This record gives sequence, structure tokens and C-alpha cells, in this order.
Amino acid sequence: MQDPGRTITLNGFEIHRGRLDPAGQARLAEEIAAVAAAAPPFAPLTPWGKPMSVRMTSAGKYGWFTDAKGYRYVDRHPSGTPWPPIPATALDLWRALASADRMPDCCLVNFYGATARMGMHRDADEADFTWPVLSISLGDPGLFRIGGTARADLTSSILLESGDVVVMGGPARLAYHGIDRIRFGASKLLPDGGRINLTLRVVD
Ligand code: MD3
Ligand code: FE
Repeated sequence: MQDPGRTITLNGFEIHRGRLDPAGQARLAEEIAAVAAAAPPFAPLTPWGKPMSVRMTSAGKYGWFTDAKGYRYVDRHPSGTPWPPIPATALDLWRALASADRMPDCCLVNFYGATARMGMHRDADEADFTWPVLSISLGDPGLFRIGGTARADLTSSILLESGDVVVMGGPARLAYHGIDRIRFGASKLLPDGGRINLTLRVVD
């Protein structure tokens, strides 16, 4: 283990604090700028017709998408172009912390502005829940809320900061989670401020 003092487990979530150093964070932010240039972020419509406050794009074979037809993975950006490749820095973290045997086929990129939030939900649109999900945080801190596998389970909160990496595997893979709010302006990493979260997923 690389720095055992900074790895903690909370409700089955493995949290690697500061796993990406500032140079790695800057490199990944540039790689994401290239993804956003090829596949511009958009605010997807929930099945209820309301735009999400988080803007999103994706990289890899599949991107996550929602509209009136519901939640699903799609193989193109709404513009019709295929999703760009997953950033190398994110794949390196997947190899080191999640699996060396199978690479992810989706990197969902979430952009949080000052008032963006993500309600409590489970990620269950993938085919095989034995693969973990890996999350990387960049920019402003976000207040992450973690529950159990039932919506009514008690929750805990933890602040995710730039460079933190979280692995959700085992029973935690189907736990409820969300982002209550971000601390806008606390980090100088991103030119426009705000928070970016990447989640790497095996979809097929
Ligand atoms: C636990 N994103 O994109 S990352 C999401 O910070 C999502 O943008 C949040 O929830 C964010 O779906 C939280 C942490 C996370 C991601 C996926 C999970 C936790 C998870 C999948 C299963 C269990
Ligand atoms: Fe999620």
C-alpha cells in the first residue's frame, strides 16, 4: 500500500486521500479539457424533464446519458460523434487500484458549478456489479454523502478533495450516494473554478 495513513474505509468505500499529487491533478485537468473540447459537456434531462444541475460528458466506448426515455449508456455524444478516449492518467489509477485484468469502458465526467448537486442514487445501469467503480475528484471540495444499499439506511458524510480517489467495490458497489454541495472557489486547480468528478465503470 502506498501511503496507508491516507487510505480510509467508510461504509465499504475505500478512500485514497491525495492519491493524485498536484502535478498529476494538473495533467488530468488538461486531459479532461481535451475530452470536453471533443465532446462538450451538457446538462442531461432527467426522465422527469428537468435538466440536471451537474453538466456531463463521457470518454471511452460508452457514455452515460439520460432523457425522457430514461437512464442508459450510449455509444455517441448527442452531437453524433463517438466519445473521445479515456485519459491515460485515469486508466493508470484504475490499473493500480481497481483491476489490471479489465479496463473500464466508460469514464463519466461530471462538472459541478457553484450550485450544482447530485441527489442520492445508486449506479445500477451496468451489467456486472462485481466490477468496482473508481471515482477521481479534482478542483473544489465536494461534500459526499454515503448510505447503505437501502434508501432508508443511515448516511455518513465526507469531504472529497482534489486528488482524492474512491473505489466502490463489494457490497458498497450498490450503496446509495450523492453530492450535497461543493465549496466553490476553494481550489485554484481549474481555470473556471468548480469541481470535476470522473467515474470509471465497466458497462458491458
Ligand atoms: C458508489 N458521482 O457519477 S463519485 C455518479 O462526485 C456519482 O460526481 C458523484 O455518483 C460525484 O454516479 C460521486 C462516487 C461514486 C461514484 C459511483 C458509485 C460512488 C459510487 C457507484 C457505486 C457506489
Ligand atoms: Fe453515482
